[in-house]
Amino acid sequence: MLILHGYWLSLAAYRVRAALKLKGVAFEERMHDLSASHHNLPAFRALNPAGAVPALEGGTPEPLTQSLAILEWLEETYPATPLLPPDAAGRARVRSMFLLAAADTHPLAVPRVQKRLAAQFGADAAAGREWAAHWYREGLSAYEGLLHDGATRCHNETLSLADLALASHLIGAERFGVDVSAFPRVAAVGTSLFKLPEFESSHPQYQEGAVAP
Ligand SMILES: N[C@@H](CCC(=O)N[C@@H](CS)C(=O)NCC(=O)O)C(=O)O
Repeated sequence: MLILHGYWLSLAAYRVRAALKLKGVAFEERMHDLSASHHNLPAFRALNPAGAVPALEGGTPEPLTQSLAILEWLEETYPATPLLPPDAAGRARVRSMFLLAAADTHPLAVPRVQKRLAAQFGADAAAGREWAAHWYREGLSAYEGLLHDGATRCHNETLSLADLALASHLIGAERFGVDVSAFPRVAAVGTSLFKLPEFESSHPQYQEGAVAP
């Protein structure tokens, strides 16, 4: 059995949780309370020395970390319900849209960065929130430019890793109070994605330990 190490609010764990459901792969999830720094306990650091969720155990000799690496492994191991397009150009476009959220936006707003902003620059909670909102708006603007008019999916009207990333980005944007209606193509794809049970049921608000905003 695969074990997904996550946290209710983790957007990176969200991407993996939704993919496991889309692919119909059985898994158990173990939650680690980031707000209580449980990801910095020695037992968790043994799983992921970087001290971050997600980690996926049970399918490989060592735990897998980094949502993109985990998703690429899932894709190769469980090819049914493909989440990458068949063509090289399509795969490049999907990976690019995935990284827009997972590499260019999300890491700027995670707890370790928020803590550093406070410790080094004296940023209070409101400043940290606005910092995050800024980067989420930047990401939304880029997605808006990449998506096509009338689209209900990021690429070729077929579910892909890019949709997992966009959905996680939208959850983050909402969390930091960003108005998505200014980005109509993104909003349209998001509305369509969250109608899918795998996307909706994976949402942080339905996970063990979830706290109302
Ligand atoms: N690039 C990583 C991000 C991992 C990450 O930063 N996860 C966050 C939760 S979404 C975390 O565990 N943060 C701990 C911290 O910031 O202290 C991925 O996509 O898996």
